Amino acid sequence: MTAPTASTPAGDTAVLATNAPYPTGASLHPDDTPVQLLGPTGERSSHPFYGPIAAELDDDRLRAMYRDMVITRTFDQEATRLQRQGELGLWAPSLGQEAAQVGSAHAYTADDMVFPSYREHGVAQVRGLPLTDLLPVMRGVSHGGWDPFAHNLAVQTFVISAHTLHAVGYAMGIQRDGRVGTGTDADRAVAVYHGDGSTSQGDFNESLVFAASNNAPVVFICQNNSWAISVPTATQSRVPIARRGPGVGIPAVRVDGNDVIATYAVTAEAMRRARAGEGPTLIEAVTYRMGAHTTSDDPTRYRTSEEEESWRQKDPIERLRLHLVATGAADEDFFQGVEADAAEVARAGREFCLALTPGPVAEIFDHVYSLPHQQVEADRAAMIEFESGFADTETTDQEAR
Ligand SMILES: Cc1ncc(C[n+]2csc(CCOP(=O)(O)OP(=O)(O)O)c2C)c(N)n1
Repeated sequence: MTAPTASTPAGDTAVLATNAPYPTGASLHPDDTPVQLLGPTGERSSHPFYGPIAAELDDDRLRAMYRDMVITRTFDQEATRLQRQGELGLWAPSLGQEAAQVGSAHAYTADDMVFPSYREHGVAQVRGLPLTDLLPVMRGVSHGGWDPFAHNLAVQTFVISAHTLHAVGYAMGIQRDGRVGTGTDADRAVAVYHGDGSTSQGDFNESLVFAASNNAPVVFICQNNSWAISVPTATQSRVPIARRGPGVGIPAVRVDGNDVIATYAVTAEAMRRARAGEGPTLIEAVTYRMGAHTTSDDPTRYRTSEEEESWRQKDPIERLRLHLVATGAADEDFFQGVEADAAEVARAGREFCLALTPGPVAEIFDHVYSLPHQQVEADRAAMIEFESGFADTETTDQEAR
């Protein structure tokens, strides 16, 4: 048994002193040590099992991962500014979680189906979704979403953990369609992202049991970002979250979620297992939410600046940058080019956002049911009539903003 210490890179002890660590009887087993292949100063380390998988990543791929992480962060910061300037209603920053998202998403094939929650901007970037597609719902001009099959990326889910059930159901579907375990390129799998807090939801636990019982081709990717709004991970779970998997018969692995290479390797193996019909895996990517929970949150009320600073030292982007420099895989021209591309994505995102205008209010009735419904139509008519009472009012929604 290895007792958790302040330096454990697991994040589960990186909470305020008022939050008790795991009880002694449940202290970290050596297997709970997160897999790490890239240290905070960019040095590579070996691993008997995951090392060879990570060796699949050539310099081109590492540069692509770096680019995806920088674009994600730059866009995320621009969206946060847009909210502060009153142009978005809300934004959930992904700051600090870029490696957990980009590393895992690089392990998917185009045919794999991915279910995000609401913070996976890095996953959207890797799947090829235009990041601007994330903006309309946050500006309040759309009910959210995009065509889930355009990039095999489901729409965002804000109801904590509801989509873990959708993901398991989808995985059971492709299993029944014979798209799993054929040993051909037709094999596919499902990945679903959720937070540490979401593991306290009944939906998550039901999802685990269903996935295990059905040997469903699904990979649960828990981004343990240390906090569920103001609730620390140690309060959500008295044992490392990864241990929930073996409890229901699902193999689990903890990975350093700020290490893009290790996150790729553990996800690649879990997806391979799922596609091959070997069943589900639970991945706990130990990372840190460096920003606020959403733009409605003030993290200074529940965590210390020392804690935030300790995680800044483990910045996932800087760590890959140091590695690329040390190995000569990237030079100053490359880094400047990435900065310029990211700045352009952010500029175009802002322009796109400012041009978004709301549709008619009665649109909210469009997607209640797939077929017309008498009650919904009556409500729509009543709303239209109510709205018409303001026809001579000059101020539009947009101007009032
Ligand atoms: C079913 C449900 N309950 C409560 C909420 C309110 N809520 C929104 S985010 C959140 C915390 C989620 O924390 P975690 O799962 O760790 O994900 P993170 O936001 O840290 O990525 C809560 C409780 C919700 N959206 N859905």
